[in-house]
Amino acid sequence: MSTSATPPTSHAKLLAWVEKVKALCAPDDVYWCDGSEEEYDRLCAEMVESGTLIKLNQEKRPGCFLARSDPDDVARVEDRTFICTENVEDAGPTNNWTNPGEMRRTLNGLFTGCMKGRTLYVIPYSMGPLGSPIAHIGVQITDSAYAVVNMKIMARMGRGVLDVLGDDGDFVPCLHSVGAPLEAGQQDAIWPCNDTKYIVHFPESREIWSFGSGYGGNALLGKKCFALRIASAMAKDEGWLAEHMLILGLESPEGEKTYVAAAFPSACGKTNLAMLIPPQGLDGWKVWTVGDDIAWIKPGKDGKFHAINPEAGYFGVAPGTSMKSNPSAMKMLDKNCIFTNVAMTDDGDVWWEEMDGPLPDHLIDWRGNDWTPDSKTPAAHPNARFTAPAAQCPSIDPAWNDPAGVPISAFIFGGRLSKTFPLVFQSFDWSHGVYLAATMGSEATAAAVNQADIRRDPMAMLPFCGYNMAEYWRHWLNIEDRITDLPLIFRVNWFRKDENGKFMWPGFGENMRVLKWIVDRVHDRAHAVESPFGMMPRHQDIVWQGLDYDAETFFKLMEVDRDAGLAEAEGQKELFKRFGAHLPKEMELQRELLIERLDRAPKVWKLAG
Ligand code: O2Y
Ligand code: MN
Repeated sequence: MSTSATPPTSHAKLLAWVEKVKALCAPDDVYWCDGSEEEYDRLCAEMVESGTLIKLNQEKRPGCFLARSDPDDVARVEDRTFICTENVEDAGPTNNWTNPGEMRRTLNGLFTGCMKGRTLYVIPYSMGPLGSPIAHIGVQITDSAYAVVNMKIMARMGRGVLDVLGDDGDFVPCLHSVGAPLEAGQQDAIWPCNDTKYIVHFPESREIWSFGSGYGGNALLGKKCFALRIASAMAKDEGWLAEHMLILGLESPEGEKTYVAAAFPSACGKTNLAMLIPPQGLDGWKVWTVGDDIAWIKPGKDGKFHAINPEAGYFGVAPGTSMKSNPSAMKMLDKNCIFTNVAMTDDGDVWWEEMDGPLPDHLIDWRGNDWTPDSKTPAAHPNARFTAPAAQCPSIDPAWNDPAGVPISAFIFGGRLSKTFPLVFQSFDWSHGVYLAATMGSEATAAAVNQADIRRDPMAMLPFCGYNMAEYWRHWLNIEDRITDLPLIFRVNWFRKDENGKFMWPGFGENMRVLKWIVDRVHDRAHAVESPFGMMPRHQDIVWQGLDYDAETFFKLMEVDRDAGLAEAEGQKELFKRFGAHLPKEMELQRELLIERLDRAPKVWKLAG
């Protein structure tokens, strides 16, 4: 162990910050993480000893562990997440805001002595390949060894990062505590946490303070807190994009590679899309995974956008993951993973709802209780997660670690909407594309839907934009002038249902048919026709080989119902109203143009057969 007497850096600002935090939090010990395998193994062994981790069956899942969280600490806590800017308008109406001075007083109180009886770990980490011009560095201080080992999987961390940081490099300070100090002799909890939770961002000074939770996005501060909330504010000031997007490489049988980035709200199957396997009929196509959740995208000297996945691992939802929904993910989970809140089989393997194979007769559920098929509660928590190294993904793109990133040719935005929205359409231009992205949303429930049930989630960034969402739209509009080779923009909807409530599109690997049309549009070799919503493929523009799909169903899937479209435009007014004078005029103009197009359209607009 490196104690505070021997910090492995001479970075004065970092050393001063660690000393300040040490004085505030009063840990028993300070440990600088080196990011080595030996360190990871040792911390895991210590957590097995203390009961925080359970070593899984090493023949079935070598190098894998299971953690069970406190039942009250199972997900991101959006209502306890704050954006603290000097001016309330700079956080905007979609974020929780508190004055920074007041919040600092609250946090100083909470953090005083909060690490008593614990070790303070210092985690230097890079979001993105070490030294990449698109990457940025953070340093997380935490009193959770569970957070350390998960950060080791999710980010490039340790000594190499301090080398890149040098004596005066920039870093985002990220302070995390589970908020559970230990009195002398007090027995530790298996999952220490605190009922009081604060996930706080200061975008102006680029700081993160997180208190009370040990779980996921609340505790692994490189992910949502840094890579989205703080980075979105950095990106606005510096002219780039920090987005809640997966990144895919689509390779044709001729070896032509096209990269796209796609935004979907949380829990819309992003990891499945990121690891899609092309269906029969599109043989020879390959889909490569660069990232499954976050993209940092900067203008390159060639006039294109270049993107990296700032993360080095996947923190995916386990329930629903199967050989049917995502065979690549299943293979990725064979070894070296940390599972949190999944169920455990009698032979020490993992299990979750919708996993392949027969339902086990007996399990230990995510709370540590016996479970049988008669049990009334799910065996795995619905937000149970795996933490898996990206390099283990069978479809990992050879360029996923390239410091230069990959060139992005299209942005795809999708929600979960059972009505109104066709399978796919392309924006008329950049400004229309930004409007399509800004107005996307998902249905709150699977129940019969009216406009009020649509939860708007602009660019899938609602919980993640670190400043005023309307100013974020303005940033997106302005970016048009920074790029000569602009990506095309598309909206997709895999979830439209027919009048019997049945999904009209098979989804999963078949989504590749839509992606292929998008690729063809990028390379200017596919036709599209104008609809009131945007440019659409005709039936003959999609490859149908290998799929028995009725042309009539496709025409229905692509219909635009005038009244439903007008209700959608009306619903968008509610969203826009929230932003007052901050709303860019282009947004309302695009809404009015949609109304005009719908007014001119037949009651039900259809693709020509
Ligand atoms: O509940 C959490 O802490 C995880 S949330 C999450 C994790 C991985 C990818 N995306 C998300 C999300 O909420 O968008
Ligand atoms: Mn996400």
